[in-house]
Amino acid sequence: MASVVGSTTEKLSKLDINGESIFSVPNLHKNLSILSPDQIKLARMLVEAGQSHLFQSWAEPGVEDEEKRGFFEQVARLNASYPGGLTSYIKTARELLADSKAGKNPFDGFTPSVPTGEVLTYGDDNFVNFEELGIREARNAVFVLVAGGLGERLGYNGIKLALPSETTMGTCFLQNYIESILALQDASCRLVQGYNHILRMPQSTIPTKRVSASIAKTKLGGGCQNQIPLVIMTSDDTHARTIELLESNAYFGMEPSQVKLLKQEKVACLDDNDARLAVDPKSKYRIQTKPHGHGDVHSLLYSSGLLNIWYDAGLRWVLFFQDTNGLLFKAIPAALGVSSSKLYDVNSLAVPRKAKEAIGGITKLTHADGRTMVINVEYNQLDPLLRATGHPDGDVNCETGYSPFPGNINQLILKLGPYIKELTKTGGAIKEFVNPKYKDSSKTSFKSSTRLECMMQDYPKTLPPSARVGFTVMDAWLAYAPVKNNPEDAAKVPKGNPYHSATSGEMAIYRANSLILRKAGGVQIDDPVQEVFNGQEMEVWPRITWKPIWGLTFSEIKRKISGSCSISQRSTLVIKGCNIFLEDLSLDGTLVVNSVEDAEVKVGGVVQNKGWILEKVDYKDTTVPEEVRTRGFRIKKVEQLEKN
Ligand code: UGB
Repeated sequence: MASVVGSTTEKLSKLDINGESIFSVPNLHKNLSILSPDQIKLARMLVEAGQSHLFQSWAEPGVEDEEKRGFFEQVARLNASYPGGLTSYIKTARELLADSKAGKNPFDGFTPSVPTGEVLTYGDDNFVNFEELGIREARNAVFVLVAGGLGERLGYNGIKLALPSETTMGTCFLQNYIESILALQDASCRLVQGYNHILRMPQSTIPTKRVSASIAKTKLGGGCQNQIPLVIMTSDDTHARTIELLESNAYFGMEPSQVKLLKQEKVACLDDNDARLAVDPKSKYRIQTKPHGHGDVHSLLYSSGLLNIWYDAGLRWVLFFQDTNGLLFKAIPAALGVSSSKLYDVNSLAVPRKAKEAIGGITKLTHADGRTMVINVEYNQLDPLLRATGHPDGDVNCETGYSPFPGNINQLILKLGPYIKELTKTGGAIKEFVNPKYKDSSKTSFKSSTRLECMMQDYPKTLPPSARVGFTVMDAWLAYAPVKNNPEDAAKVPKGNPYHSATSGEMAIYRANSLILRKAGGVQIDDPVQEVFNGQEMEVWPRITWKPIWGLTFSEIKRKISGSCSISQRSTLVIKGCNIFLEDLSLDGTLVVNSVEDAEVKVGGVVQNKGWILEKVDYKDTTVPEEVRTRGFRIKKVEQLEKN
C-alpha cells in the first residue's frame, strides 16, 4: 500500500488547483494510505470540484475505514451514472443555481401561445379509424413505464403500482397495465394475421347460449408470436418491491422475459449556490441523494442497448407512461393511430386542463429570433410565464371553463428510428432544472438541500425544427385519472378541479366504463348520484368493470353488446373473459361473469339481487388498511349472481 500511495502521492503533488489540493485537506491527506489509486483519483476529482468539505469530519486512519471506502463506492456510482460524471453535474448545478438566484426566466425570449393538435371525439368515425390503425401498429410498439417515484404527494407507504386501480375486481395498476398490453398484443396479432374474421362474424352465426349463464365454447384458432416488450424504470425506492410484485403474481400473465427493469440512480443533493454536495444527515460518510426525475428514462434506455435491439427487430414506436392512470389504455389505441397516420416523431397525449391543475400545459413557444417549439410547460412555470408575457391574470380558465393550454398527461409516443438518432447525439441527456427553496429573499441559503432534476417530456427540447412534434387531445373522462394526492390535500383542491386521489381514480374508471357502454353499446345506464368520500364530492356511477381483453376499443365493445340492455345506478357488473356478449341484459344488483379465454358466453335476461354496497371509511381510521381508507370506502358484498 505504501508504494501505491508513494507513486500516487508523487502524481498528486503536481496538483494544486486554485490553491486546493489533496494536501490542503488534512483529513483526506491523513487517510490516503487506506485508499486505492482509483479512490484517490475520485478524491482528487472532488477536491478539484470544490468539495473538500466532504472530508471535514473524517476520522483518523484506522477508525471507520469501512465507511470511508463505502463513501468512495457511492461517489463512484454517482460519477458513473451521470453523463459526464460528477464534475459535469457540479458544473451544471453551479450554472443553474446562478440562473435561479438571478431570477432568470427559463423561457426568456419566448412568447407562449396555444398550439393546435389532433382533437379526438370518442366514438366518431375518425376516432374509430385511429383506434383500428393503433391496434394494427401495437405489435410494433414497446411500452416504457416510469415508476421510480415514491409519490410524496400521495404519501402511500407501498409502491404505487401495487395500489388497486379499482376495488371491485381489486386489480392493481401494474396488473391493469400488463393485462392491457397483453390484450393489445392479442388484438394486434389477430387483426394483422387476418383471423379476426372469426371474431367479426355476425352474432347469429356464433354458436352461443344465453346466460343465465350457460357457456358455449368455440375454439378460436391461431396464436400470436409478437410479444410487446415492457420496460419498467424503477429506483432504489421502488425496485425490490416492483420485482416482488411481479414475481409473486407470475408477472400477471406476461412472459418474464418480456419485462425488463431499468433502475435509475439518485443524484447528489446540493447545499448552497456553490453546488457544495450535501452530507447525508444520517452519516458523515455518505452524500445525501434525491431522485433526479423521470427524465432519466431516456439515458437509461440509451445505455441499456435495448433501443437498437428493438429497431433491429422491426419495432417502430416507444410509448412512455406513468404509474397510476387507470384510464390510460382506453386512449392508447387511438393515440397510437394518430402517431402512425401523421408520422409523428413525438406525440404527447393531452386532456383539457383546468387552470392551476397540477399537470403541465402543452404550449407553443415562439422565440424572438423566430424559433418555435411545442412543449410542455410545467404546472409551476406556466403561471409566471404567462404573467411575464402580457397575460396579467396568469394561468386562468377561458370561456370554455378550461385553461386554453391542453394538459400534458405525460403519455408520450416516440417514433423509434428518430428517437435512436437523437439519443445517439445526446446520450439521452435531458435539459435539467433546479428548484431550490430559499430561506429568504437574499437567495443565499436554502431551507433544505436541493438537486438537479429532469423531466421525460422535455425530450423534444433538443430536437431539430424539422422534427414532427404533435399532440393528441382526448376527453379527460376517457384518458386521465391519476392517483397522486392524499385525501387531505385532495379535499383542498379548488372546486371543479380534478382531485387526482385514490377515490377519484377509482370512480373515474366506473364513470368511463359506464359512458363507454352508453356510447358504444347503447346501454341504458342510470345517471350517477353525488356522494362525499374523505371530503371529496364524487359522481358515483354503477361499478362496471371488465378485463382489458374484453374490450379495448369502441368497435370491439360495440360488437359485444346487442338488444336492449340496462344497468341501474346501484349495480355492479364484472366481466372477466374475452368473448362475453351482453344481449338484452337488465341488471339491478351485482353480476359477475367469468369465462375462460376461448369460451363464448351470451349474457342476458333480468338479474336482480341485493348487490354490492359502498361503505364509507374515514381516512383517519388506522384500523382499516391504508389502501382502503385513503379511498374513503370499501365494498360490502351482500349478494351477487356469479356465473363461471
Ligand atoms: N418518476 C420516476 O420514475 N422517477 C422520478 O425520479 C420521479 C418520478 P409524478 P409530476 O401527468 O399528472 C408529471 O411525481 O412529476 C415517475 C409531469 O411532469 O407523479 O409531478 C413516477 O413514478 C406533469 O407535466 O408527477 O408531474 C410517475 O410514474 C404532468 O403531466 C411519473 O414519473 C403530470 O406528471 C410522474 O411523477 C401528470
